[in-house]
Amino acid sequence: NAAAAADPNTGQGVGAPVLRNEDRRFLDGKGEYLADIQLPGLLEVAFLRSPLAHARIRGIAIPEAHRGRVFLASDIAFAQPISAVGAAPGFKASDYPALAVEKVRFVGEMIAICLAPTRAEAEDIAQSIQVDFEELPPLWDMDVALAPDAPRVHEHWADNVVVETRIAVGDLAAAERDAAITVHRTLAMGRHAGVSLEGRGVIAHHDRRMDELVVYSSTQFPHVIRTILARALGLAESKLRVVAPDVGGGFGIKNNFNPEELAVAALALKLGKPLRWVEDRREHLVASPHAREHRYDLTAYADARGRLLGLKARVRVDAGAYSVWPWTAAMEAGMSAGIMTGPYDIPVYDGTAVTVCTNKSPLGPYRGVGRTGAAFAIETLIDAVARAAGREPADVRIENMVAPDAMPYRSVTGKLYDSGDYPECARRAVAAIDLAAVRARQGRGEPDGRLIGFGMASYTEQSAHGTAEWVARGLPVVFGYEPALARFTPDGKLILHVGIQNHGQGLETTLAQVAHQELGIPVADVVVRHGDSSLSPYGMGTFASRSMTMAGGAVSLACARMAEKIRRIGAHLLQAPREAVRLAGGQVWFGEQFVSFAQIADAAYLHPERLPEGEDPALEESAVYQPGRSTGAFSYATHACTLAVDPGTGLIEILDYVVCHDCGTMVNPLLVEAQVVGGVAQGLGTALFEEIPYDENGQPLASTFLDYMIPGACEVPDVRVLHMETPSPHTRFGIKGMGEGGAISPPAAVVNALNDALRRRGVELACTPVTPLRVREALAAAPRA
Ligand code: MCN
Repeated sequence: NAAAAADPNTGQGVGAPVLRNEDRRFLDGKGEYLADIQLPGLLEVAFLRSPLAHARIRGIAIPEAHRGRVFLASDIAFAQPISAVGAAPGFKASDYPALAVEKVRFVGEMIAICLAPTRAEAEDIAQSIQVDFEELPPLWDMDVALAPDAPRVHEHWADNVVVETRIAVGDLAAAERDAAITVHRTLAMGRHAGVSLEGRGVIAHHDRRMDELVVYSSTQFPHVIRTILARALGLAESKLRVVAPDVGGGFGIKNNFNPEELAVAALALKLGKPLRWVEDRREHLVASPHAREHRYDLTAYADARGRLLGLKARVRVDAGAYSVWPWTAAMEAGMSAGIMTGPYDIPVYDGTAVTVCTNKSPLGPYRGVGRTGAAFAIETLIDAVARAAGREPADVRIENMVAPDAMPYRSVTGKLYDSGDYPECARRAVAAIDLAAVRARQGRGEPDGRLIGFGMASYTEQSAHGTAEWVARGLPVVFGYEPALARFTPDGKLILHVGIQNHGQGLETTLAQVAHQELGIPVADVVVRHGDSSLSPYGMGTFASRSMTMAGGAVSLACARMAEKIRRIGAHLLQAPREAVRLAGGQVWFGEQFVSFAQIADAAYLHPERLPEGEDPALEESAVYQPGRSTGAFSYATHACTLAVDPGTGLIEILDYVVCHDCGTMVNPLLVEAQVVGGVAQGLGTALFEEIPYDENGQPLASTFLDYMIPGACEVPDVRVLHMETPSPHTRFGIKGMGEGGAISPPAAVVNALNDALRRRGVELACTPVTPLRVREALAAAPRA
C-alpha cells in the first residue's frame, strides 16, 4: 500500500506484514498471567455464589471453625456498590453490590468471600456456609419479566424495563403505503458467554513500601479500573496501582468493572493481606457478563424489486439483573437499534430499543457489541425481501447499498460513514465464492442427500469513536482520546508507554511499526509497555476496535515530535543542515555519513554538552491523539459462505467462507487477517454452537464445556480473507479499526445460507444458534410437500 511504498527503509512500517514481536515470549511459555503471580502469604478466594435466581436472604450461618475466613457484604460495607447510570430519559438505575445485600438476583451472584491458602480449601469453606433463602418468583425470560403483573427484579422500580429508546426518522406510513413488498420477521439471538482462554481474575495486596493498594486485574482497561475502584473504596488514585499482567483474551468481558474486583480489593484493603481470585470455567459460564440475547420484531417495506423504502424494528434485549459499569444495561439494545441499517441506504426508519431486566447474569460487551444482532436482523430481512421479490439476495443487497459516490454518507440513524465502496466489497465476496457455481450445484443436488445453501451478510463497523460520539451515548466516562509517551533509553532503544492494553491483538508489534514509520527505527529496537497505571500515561483501554487508530495516532504524533528532535541533534552532531538529514535504520544520515540513535541518546542523556545550543537534554516526547470530531471511522465487510446441511441429522458443515473487508490503511495485513479469522470463529460460535439457556427456575442450563459447545479447529473452516483499503479521511494514516468485525456477520451469513438450503423444504430458521436439534425440529414441523 501507499504507506509501505513510502517506506524505503526496512519495510517494517505501516503496511508491512511484520511477524509479532510479542510471540517469542508466549511461545516460550514465558507469559505471566494472573494465576502465575507469586506473592508471599497470598490467600486464595472462592466466592459463595447464589444457587437461586431470585431470593431473599433470611440468614447466613458460618461454621464456627471458619470464622475469620468468611466475609459478607457487611464486612465490606465501606465499598460503594457498582452503579452504572445511563443518561437516556427514564433510565432505571440499580446498585450492583460487590456481595449480595439481603437479596440475590441471579444464579451466580456473590454472597460471601471465603479465604484459604488454596482454592480447594476456600471452596470447601464456601460449601460449608448455610444460607436461609426465601425463594421469590424468578424472572427467567424477558417476556416473563415484561408481563404486566410480573414481580420486579428491583423492588423500587415500576416495571422491569431498564429503558426504552426510539429513533424515528422519515414518513413510515408513506413507506408502508408505497410498498409493493412488506415483509415481517421475528428473530431471536441466543445468550452466551465470552469464553476467553484465560478467565477473569484479580489479585489485591497492600504494598507497604509505596503505601499503595496494588490490584492486578485481568482487564482490558487498567487505568479506568483504577479510577472507579478508587472512588468505590474511597482511596486517592495516587494510592492505588492497577496492573493488567498478560491477559489471555478479553473480547469485551474484561472491559467492565466487576463485583469480583471490588470485593477482593475491598477485603484486601481491610485485612492488609494479599488475596487472589481466579475465575473457573463454571463461574465464567454462569456468572461472567454474558453476551447477546436479542429479540427482534421487524418489518421491511420495499418496492417490487426489493429496494428498501423503510424499516421498522423493535429490539428487545435481556440484560440480566444489573447494569455493568460503565456501559450500562442499555448498551446492547441501543447500539443494535442505532446501527440497524448497516451499509444500506434506507431513507425511513423507526427503531425502538427495549432493555429488559431479568434474573440472569448481567449482560456486558462482547466482540461485535450490538452489531452482531443488528446484522442478523437486517441481513435475514433482506434475504426475505429478495425472496418476496423473486430475486437473487446478493443482487437486492448490492442495489440497496450506499453507493461509493454518496460518501461521506449520513445514515438515517445519524452515523457518518466516512469512506469506502460497499457494493464493490459485496461483489468481490460473491465472486470469490462463485455464486453461479453454487446455484448450479444446488440444481444438481448432492449425492449424499445433503442440501447446499449460500448466504451472505454485510455490516459497517464503527471504530475510533471520538469524544462527541461517547458524549452522545451518555456514558459515565467519555473515551475519546488516547495518549502515548515515547522515551529513548541512553543506549538508543525506544520504549513506548501507552494507555491501551494489548491482550492478543498484536499491538506490541503494530505500535512499533508506527514508531518505525516516523523514526526509521528497527521494530526490534522498540519495546511497548502497557497495562500498568503507574507506568503508562492515563489511557482508556482496548475495546471498541479503537486501539490501532487511537494509540497508533498517539504513537505517531509522539514519534513525529521525537523525530524532529533527533533530526536537530543528529544534524548538529553531523555538522549538517537540519533539512538535509534523514532518519533510516536507527541512524541519522547526511549523505554517506551517519550517527546512530545510540550516539544521539548518549549525547541527550549523558553528554548534554554535545547538544545544540538551547536543546533540552533527554529524549522523551508525549502526545495525546483525538481523531476528528466525527462519529468515527467506519470499516465494512461482506461475509459470504456456503454450507451443507444434512436433513436427517441437522448437522451443518461450512464448505466455504469468504470475507471481503476494508479497514482503511492496514498497519499489518498479517494481524488484520488473523483478527478477521479469530472473529469469524467466534461469530460461528454464536451462529452454530454457543448458548446458555435458562429454565423456568432461572437456572442456567449450560455451566460446563460438556453442555456448552465452542467451535474448535474442526468446526472452523479455512476462512478466505480479501482486503480492500480505503483510507479514512478522519484518522492518522487513514486507519480504521476492525477488531470486532469478524464476529459481526457470521450468524447472519450462516442462517441465510441455512435458510437458502432449506427453502425448498419450506423451512426458515429465525434464531441462533442453529443447532442440529433446532434444524431437525424445524424440518419436522414443516408442512409436507
Ligand atoms: N490492525 C491493523 N490495521 C488496522 C486495524 C487493525 O494492523 N487498520 C491490527 C492491529 O494489530 C490491532 C488489531 O488489528 O491491534 C485490532 O485492531 P483494532 O481494530 O484497533 O482493535 P483493538 O486493538 O482495539 O482491539 C479490540 C478488539 C475488540 S473490541 C475485541 S472484542 C477483540 C479484538 O480486538 N478482542 C480480542 N480482537 C481480539 N483478539 C484477541 N487475540 N483477543 C481478544 O480478546
